[in-house]
Amino acid sequence: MGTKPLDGKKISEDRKEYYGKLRGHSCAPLWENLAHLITPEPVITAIPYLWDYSEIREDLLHSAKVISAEEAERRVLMLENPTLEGKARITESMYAGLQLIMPGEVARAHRHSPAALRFIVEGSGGYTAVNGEKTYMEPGDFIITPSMAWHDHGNDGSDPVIWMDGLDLPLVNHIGAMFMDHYPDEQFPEGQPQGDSSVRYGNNMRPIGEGPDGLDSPIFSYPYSKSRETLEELSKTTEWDPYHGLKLEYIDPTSGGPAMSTISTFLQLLPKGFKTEKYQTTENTTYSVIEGKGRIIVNMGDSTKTIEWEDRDIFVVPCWYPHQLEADENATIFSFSDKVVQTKLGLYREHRGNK
Ligand code: GTQ
Repeated sequence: MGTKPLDGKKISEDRKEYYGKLRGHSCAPLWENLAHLITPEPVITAIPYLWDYSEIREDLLHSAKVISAEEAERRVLMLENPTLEGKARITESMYAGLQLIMPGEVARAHRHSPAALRFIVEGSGGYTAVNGEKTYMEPGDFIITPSMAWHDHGNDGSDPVIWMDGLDLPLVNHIGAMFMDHYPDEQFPEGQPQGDSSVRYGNNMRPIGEGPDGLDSPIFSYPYSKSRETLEELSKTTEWDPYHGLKLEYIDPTSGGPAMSTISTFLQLLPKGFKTEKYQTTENTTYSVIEGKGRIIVNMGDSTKTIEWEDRDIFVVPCWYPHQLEADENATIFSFSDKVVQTKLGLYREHRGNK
């Protein structure tokens, strides 16, 4: 960085010598770096990419032959953006993985400062316990485990259970505020009964004396049966948004804000034959397809990349790539992004349509 020539010009010997001296004092000349440090528009390393579920499902199931959930603690295949190999990132700001729990297995209790979400892809009988409150998970269900909440997972069913993990790990890592504890026992002691938090906070009421804290939703399970029905009903009376179809955000019912303080989460419906208009956002978005098939067309500068998706595939659109979604069949797609973080920091931007 420090000795890159300014505007391609050669650096004179006396400047070179001066820069060398600066390095020795842990300083560097801004004027040699400004143009690539602060760019007119985002310069993004991550690329739009798709993980074909039918392909990685085999790899994931194979992992059960290689290691037990007990030994692994979390038996997860990390989904790494091809340009961010070894960095545990699906985009610059977010982590994603696919986790497998075999029948009878338990992934032991721990807690950590990164917040996590689960989006169930396959199998019944899997559960997550958050601070001891158990919730069973079905495909399409969305579960949150807030920062520093104790959580363990298990599978009481008879088939493998697979879900996508989404974590704000790269953000937390970048800041440095990383903490983790292991619970002394395999599972956190049973706490509130199943469904307690949904009853307590999910019926447009809340216990007196409790206000919103603006952090994570106290409801940690958002069942697909409810959210899918909501989309279906709304689609009868709501005009399609040209850029998103019908897109709803999961919220914290006590505050009306996003369900998680660092990860925005959405469920969207695209009717058969729908094509969204060109859209550009600073959000880094990871999509998990629940139903349907179609494609995403991404503008890569000089060229266009078309990525075909179908149910259970996972794909990403990093910051600032103009893109359009197209559905060949009615499609429902879950997605998560860093929008809430960017909005809080005043950095969020979007651009609709052509320039
Ligand atoms: O299930 O707690 O994919 O702690 C990565 C880190 C899952 C989890 C991941 C984790 C978990």
